[in-house]
Amino acid sequence: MGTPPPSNTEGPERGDAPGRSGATDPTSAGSASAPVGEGRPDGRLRAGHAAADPVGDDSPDVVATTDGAVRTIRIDRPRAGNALTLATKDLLLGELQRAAADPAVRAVVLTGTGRAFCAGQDLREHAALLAAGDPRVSSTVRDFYNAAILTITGMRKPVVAVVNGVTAGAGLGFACACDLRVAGRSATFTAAFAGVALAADSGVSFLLPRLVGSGRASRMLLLGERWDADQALAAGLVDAVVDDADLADEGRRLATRLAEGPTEAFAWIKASLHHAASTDLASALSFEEAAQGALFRGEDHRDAVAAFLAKQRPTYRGR
Ligand code: T3D
Repeated sequence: MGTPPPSNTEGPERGDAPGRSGATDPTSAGSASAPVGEGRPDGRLRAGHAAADPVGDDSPDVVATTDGAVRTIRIDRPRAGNALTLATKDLLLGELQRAAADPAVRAVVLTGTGRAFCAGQDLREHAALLAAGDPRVSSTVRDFYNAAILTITGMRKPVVAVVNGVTAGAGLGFACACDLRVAGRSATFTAAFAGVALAADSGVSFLLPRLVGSGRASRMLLLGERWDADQALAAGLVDAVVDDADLADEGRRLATRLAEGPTEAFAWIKASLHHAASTDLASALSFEEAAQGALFRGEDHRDAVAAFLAKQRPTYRGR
C-alpha cells in the first residue's frame, strides 16, 4: 500500500499539515468548531457568546497553558464537576484543534480542575435546551462530541489523560480517546449514560470495549457501575494510578517525555493502533509498511540510528 486509506484513523503523511483529517481541521468540524474564546493574560479562556452559566458562576472556562512543547488543556468548571455546556464545549474543541495544529506542541495533557475530570454533558443546560426544543440538544453530538473525539484520536501527537477525579458520560469518552491515561487514587469512572436513559456517545461504544473488553464495557454501560482507580487499573481502563498529590507531576513527567520523543513516529504509532483496531491483519500490515516507509525518510530515524551506533542518546526534533 503506497498511501494510507482516507479515514480519520489513517496514517499521517510526512509533510502534511497538522490535523490533515477533517476532524482536526479547525475550519471543517462544524459550527461548534470555530474558536470563540478570548485569550486572557492568565491563560484562561472565556466564551465570546456564552449563554448564562447553569450554575451561575459565569465561568464556562477552559484553561490552556504551554510548558515547552507540552500543551495542557484543563476543563475548569469545578462547581459543576467540569460538566460541559455549549460554551465550554466551544472552548474545549477550539483548544484541542489549536493543539493539534500547532507544530510547536508535541504532547498534550487533558485534565480537569478540582475533584472532577469531567462529568460529561451539563445536565442542567441539557434540561433547559430539551424544554426549549433547542435543536442543539442533538446537533451537539455531531458538532462537538464527535468532532472532539476525532480531534484527540486524529491528532498527530500523543494526548495524555490526567484523570484527577470523577469521570462520567462523555468525560469517560474523552479519557478513553487519549493515548495514555494516568489517574489519581481518588478518581472514579462511570459511563452514566443509561442513568439518564441515553446510549453511549463520545466514542465510548468503540473505545471502552477495546480497553477493558466487551463484558466489562457492558457492565459499565448497562449496570452503571462506578469503578474506583484500582478497579480501572485492573481492568485496563487506566495505565497507572498515583497518589493524588503526585498526579500533576506524573502527568507532566509523562507528557514531557513524550514531547521529547520522535513525534512523527509517535504520530504513526498512534495512527497504526487506531487503524488496526478496526481492520484485518493484511490491512494492518500494509499500514505498518506505509508507516515505516514514511519514517525511513525522516530525520529523527536517521539521527536515532546514528546515535545508537555512536552509543549516544538521540535528540529528537520531531520530524
Ligand atoms: O445531546 C446531548 O447532550 C447528549 C450528550 C450526552 C453526553 C453525556 O455525557 S450524557 C451523561 C451526562 N453525565 C451524567 O449523567 C453524570 C451525572 N453526574 C453524576 O452521576 C454524579 O454527579 C457523578 C458520578 C459525576 C459525581 O458524583 P459525586 O457524588 O462525586 O458528586 P455530586 O455531588 O453528584 O456532583 C457534584 C456537583 O456536580 C453537584 O452539584 P451541586 O449539587 O453540588 O450543586 C452535581 O449536580 C454537579 N454535577 C455532576 N454531574 C453533573 C453536574 N451538573 C451538571 N451536569 C452534570 N453532568
